[in-house]
Amino acid sequence: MRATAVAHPNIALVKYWGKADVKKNLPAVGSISITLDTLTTTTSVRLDSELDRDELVLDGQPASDERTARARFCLDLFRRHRPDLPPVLVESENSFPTAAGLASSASGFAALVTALNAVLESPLGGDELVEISRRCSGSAPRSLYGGYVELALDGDGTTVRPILDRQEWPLEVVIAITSKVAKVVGSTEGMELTRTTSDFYESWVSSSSDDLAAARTAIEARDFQALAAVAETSCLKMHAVAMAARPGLMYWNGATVECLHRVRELRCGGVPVFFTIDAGPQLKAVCDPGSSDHVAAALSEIPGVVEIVRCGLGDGARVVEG
Ligand code: 2P0
Repeated sequence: MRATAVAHPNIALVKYWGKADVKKNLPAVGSISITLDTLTTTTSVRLDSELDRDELVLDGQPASDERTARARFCLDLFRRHRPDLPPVLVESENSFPTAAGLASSASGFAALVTALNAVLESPLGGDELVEISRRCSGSAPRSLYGGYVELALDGDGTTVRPILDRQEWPLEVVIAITSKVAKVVGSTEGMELTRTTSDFYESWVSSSSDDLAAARTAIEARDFQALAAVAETSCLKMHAVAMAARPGLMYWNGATVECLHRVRELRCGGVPVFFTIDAGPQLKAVCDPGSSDHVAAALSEIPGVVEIVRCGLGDGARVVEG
């Protein structure tokens, strides 16, 4: 009655920002991501009829009320399919800072649904895990799969389609950590503020399908320059629409901007690298394996970069025990 799963964060190259339906947590746009290795969420679940309610322990401490409520929400979505599921003790550990723009909710919910499915007498199918994890966090279903992954809108729900395995185009990611402080405005709140107040929101949503098509084509052709162009455009558009919210959302600090300029200088000098930035101040530089040492050295010299984390592309969520 116990199982453990691991999952990795993913980073979107074509960004999800904004919800078509807040209650169903249905994204307004599709997204394309790469799953990382190195950074890991490890989650164990134990069915325990002695407990009064589901409990969450995060990084060795009882979790906050808000995080506990989100875990209970996820477990209750399972109970719609398996009403006899007893209370669950969830213990989750992240090998990286939680809620600082490193997609801990994606790896967290991907690991949780994978571990929980492993203790059910009759497990749910992959489509059901996509829907449950997406209701909890819009980026989580992408971490159920490895390599290059597309999350597509599909009527009232979403589907996930792997585009390429990680081995088929083994790019690397250099993450420049510029702050370890948890972000001030969470993604859900930021997305809703953007949807309801940003003048650019409609064009952000309507231009997304072109970006998805361009990225899909670039990935299938392993065309680095084409992927660089669309990924930087999608990232800057996401931040532009968020900055135009009222009040404007600014997830970057000065070091983020310096890193962005450095990546562009490197690319102008012939180094195959591009950047992406999520709802936090860390810059992720995606590069060819042959240039990652050079990129890591260049970013580590920028004042305000407190740590460099290097990743390859990783596998999807999987059961490691149980
Ligand atoms: C993404 N982000 O595509 C975008 C880019 C952040 C910036 O998906 O509200 O924590 O729980 O569905 O999954 C982060 O959003 O958001 C995210 P909710 P989630 O990766």
